[in-house]
Amino acid sequence: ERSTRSFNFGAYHPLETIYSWMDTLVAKNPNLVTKQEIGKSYEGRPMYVLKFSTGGNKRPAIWIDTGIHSREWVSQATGVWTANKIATDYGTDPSLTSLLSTMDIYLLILANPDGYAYTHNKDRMWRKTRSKNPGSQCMGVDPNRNWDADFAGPGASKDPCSESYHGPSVHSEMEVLNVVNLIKNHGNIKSFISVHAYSQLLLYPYGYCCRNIDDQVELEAVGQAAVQKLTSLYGTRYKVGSICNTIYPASGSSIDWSYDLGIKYSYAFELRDTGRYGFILPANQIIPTASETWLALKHIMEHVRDHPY
Ligand code: PAY
Ligand code: ZN
Repeated sequence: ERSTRSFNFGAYHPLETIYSWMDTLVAKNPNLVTKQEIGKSYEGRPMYVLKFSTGGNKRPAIWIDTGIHSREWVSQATGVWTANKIATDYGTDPSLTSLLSTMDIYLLILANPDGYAYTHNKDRMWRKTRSKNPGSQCMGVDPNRNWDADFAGPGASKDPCSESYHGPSVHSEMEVLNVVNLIKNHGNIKSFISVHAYSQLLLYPYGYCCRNIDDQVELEAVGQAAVQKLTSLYGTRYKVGSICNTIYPASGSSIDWSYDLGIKYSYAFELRDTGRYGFILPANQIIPTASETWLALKHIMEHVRDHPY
């Protein structure tokens, strides 16, 4: 059995290793961490969410997903490190401890398990899901164009061979639908944070249009303060802004969907770097990346805790 102490957080691990590490984390922290299966992937892999909770019933909660795009490996690795950080710092970090006295945290580390397995076994640069597209030789749908947020609008492709193929219909991808169902059934998620790589950006809605959201001023200010904390650790520079104004128009993205569902604090991170290594970020940058990102995540979570709505 692998103990969380001997686990190497500074390495990229295959799916099976991450899944068995999650069991170890749960076993070592039975009063804080539980594992919930939210459904299966297209190829039948279970999708597991880690729930950090000190009690209550459907407390207001933070949602964090990593790895919706499989090739963005520092995202999943940051998810693993973050899960361990929450379990380790609960009870010693007063801010996190107070947060968990009133709120829960849900963390989906492998949001695209089939894609992740494929990046390890076949094609390191695979981004999409692994579903079959009838009538096409090309496989997979971009799971960040598949959400019910101006589906098939700007910045998404109708070509199954494209990296940004939106898929045949809204929530056609089981990986997306499983998350939609959990969020809707829960009904008390106050913040939805999706973690990608790379570009060093902290983004908020919208991607489907460049118009300002109603909460633009607040989300911009919280985002700026969050990246200021991130930068304080190693000097890593981030930009803050809407998806549309900062990278490009992108319809059907997860945080546009969550925002339009009423989850005000919807953010997407684009982690390190700015393109030198891109998706192939060296493993010795995992822990520094996760450590600096944690400061930003904590800032957002504290703001959510202190601004109930
Ligand atoms: O994070 O929702 C977001 C912004 C849009 C991302 C997308 O889905 O296209 C941005 C890209 C990503 O992380 O997938 C950026 C990376 C570098 C890419 O693949 O171009
Ligand atoms: Zn991505």
